[in-house]
Amino acid sequence: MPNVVSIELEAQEVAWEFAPGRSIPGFAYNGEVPGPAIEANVGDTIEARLTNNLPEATMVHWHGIRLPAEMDGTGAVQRAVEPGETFTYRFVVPDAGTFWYHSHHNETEQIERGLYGPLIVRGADEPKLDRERVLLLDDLKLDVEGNVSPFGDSHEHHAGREGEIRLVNGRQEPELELAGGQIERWRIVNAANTKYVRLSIGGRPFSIIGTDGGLLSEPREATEVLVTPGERVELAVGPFDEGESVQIEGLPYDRGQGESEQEQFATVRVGATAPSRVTSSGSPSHIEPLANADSEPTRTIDMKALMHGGHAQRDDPVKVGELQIWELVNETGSDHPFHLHGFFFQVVEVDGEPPPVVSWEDTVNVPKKSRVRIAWLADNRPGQWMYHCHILEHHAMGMMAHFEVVP
Ligand SMILES: [Cu+2]
Repeated sequence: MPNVVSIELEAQEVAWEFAPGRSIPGFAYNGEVPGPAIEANVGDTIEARLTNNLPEATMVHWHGIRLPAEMDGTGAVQRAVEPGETFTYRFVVPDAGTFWYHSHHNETEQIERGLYGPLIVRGADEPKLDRERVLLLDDLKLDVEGNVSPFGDSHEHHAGREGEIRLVNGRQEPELELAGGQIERWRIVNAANTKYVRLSIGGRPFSIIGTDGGLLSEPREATEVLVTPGERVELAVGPFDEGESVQIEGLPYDRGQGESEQEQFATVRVGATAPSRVTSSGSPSHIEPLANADSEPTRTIDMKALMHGGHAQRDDPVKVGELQIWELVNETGSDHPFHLHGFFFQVVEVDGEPPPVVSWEDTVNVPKKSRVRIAWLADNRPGQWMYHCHILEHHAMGMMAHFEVVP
């Protein structure tokens, strides 16, 4: 039976203690960073009443949820919620997966200050691992005095905003306790403004079991996975041996700003061994490919032109039920994570090569000097939608476009 999941979200200023004894003036939902975990089952209705007690306007975007256009939380479909006002978001969650909600207004500052939280939707036949964790990765840019670095200098406009403080669930490089011998399901969200995370768990093998739009057809073994801003991955992690200590880290990656340093996000400490009760990896969710490699693009999106647009642009309408094959062309010298609102797509090819598995995504990295071809189908949710670069500073600079889905 579908339920109504009701939640009050109060956006407010808070002293965000990101490390013991260290706080910054943050913005938070219900006084916590990240905001409360919203959990629902497929088919449930979420009713989230936002009260804005911030000193500035805000809006909530439900990243990855296939909801009606008017609930998407962007300036194209609603008036910003002014200080003292309330707005109720109401929508059904049709897909199982790891999603997140975050501010979509002055977001370079509001998300950096903490306005984000996880939204978990469960299906009928989920993999049964020993334990589940949600890990929201983030970073924080402070100045030499330890205050929030000022927003929007010209370097940030181009390079994005990256900080030296690495956070997991709002805390700087925390320690996670894990039982030996167990296999956990980790739902990982990259909530950073700009930081790319080439995620490694001490170089240990893990299984990628899901992406933005839910579970893969079958797990894929890996020792690293790139998680760009906005993206999610789900991993089956472990087992580890009692007494081990393993780092959750970001490996060096060059997104066009030179190779980054290896960075630590958290430490996993393995405690006493506990029996593993893993019995089922769930029923595989077969994903039917929407297109093959020789499907001709119906539209080309030139990310360089988009980046230099400098203001909100309008793209052609999309007709409900008409297969979209979009060629994302990135001739710039930097990677850009492309985010489509409200719909999932499949990656058909990257520079002519098909991806290792078919998956549902709402955010995909378009590497520098590369082309990524995606396929998607608009189901019957007409209205105003958008796509943009999920490097928030690029989005704010105008690396975005609106388009209408028409019946
Ligand atoms: Cu970008």
